[in-house]
Amino acid sequence: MISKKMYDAINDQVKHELESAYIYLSMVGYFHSQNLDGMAHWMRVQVHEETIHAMKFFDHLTNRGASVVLQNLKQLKTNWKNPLEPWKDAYAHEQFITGKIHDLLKIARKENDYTAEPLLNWFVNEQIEEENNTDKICRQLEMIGDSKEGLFMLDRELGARVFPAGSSFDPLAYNVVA
Ligand code: OFO
Repeated sequence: MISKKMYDAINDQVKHELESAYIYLSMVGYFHSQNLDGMAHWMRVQVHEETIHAMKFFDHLTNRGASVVLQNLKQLKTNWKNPLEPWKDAYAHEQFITGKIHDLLKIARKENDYTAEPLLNWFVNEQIEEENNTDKICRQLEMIGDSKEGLFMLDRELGARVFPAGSSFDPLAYNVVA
């Protein structure tokens, strides 16, 4: 039986992970509007990952006999002044999410919730990658500066990110684009 404190915190985390997907989907739209289709693609894969994260927490509650109560997602930023800004926002958002995961682990330890700990430990490790990915792209963009050629090259590189097999967000898998 999950404690009320642990339930509330994990239920909130479902919202945070869905907000991550929502924020990154907004960036997909922005990058397409800037003809940075590689960056849009990278973020599209990230939307998929965030949905998986939300479902990991969703299923954890469901499997423990609790039911998720979905909450409203916050209003979004839809425009940025240059391609670096959304990546900075993404990095800051990942740092925020890391803090949330650490808070969850603190609650699990306080509540002696040994069932939640393995899931939370998975997320502690996952957040290292999440922060590193976005931080690295920020640093690469800062290195590139005003070089259009550099931006073009990085965009192409980010466009090579691979969707997990069977992703419902992969436009190629569903013939949404040629
Ligand atoms: Fe779910 O890790 Fe990013 O936000």
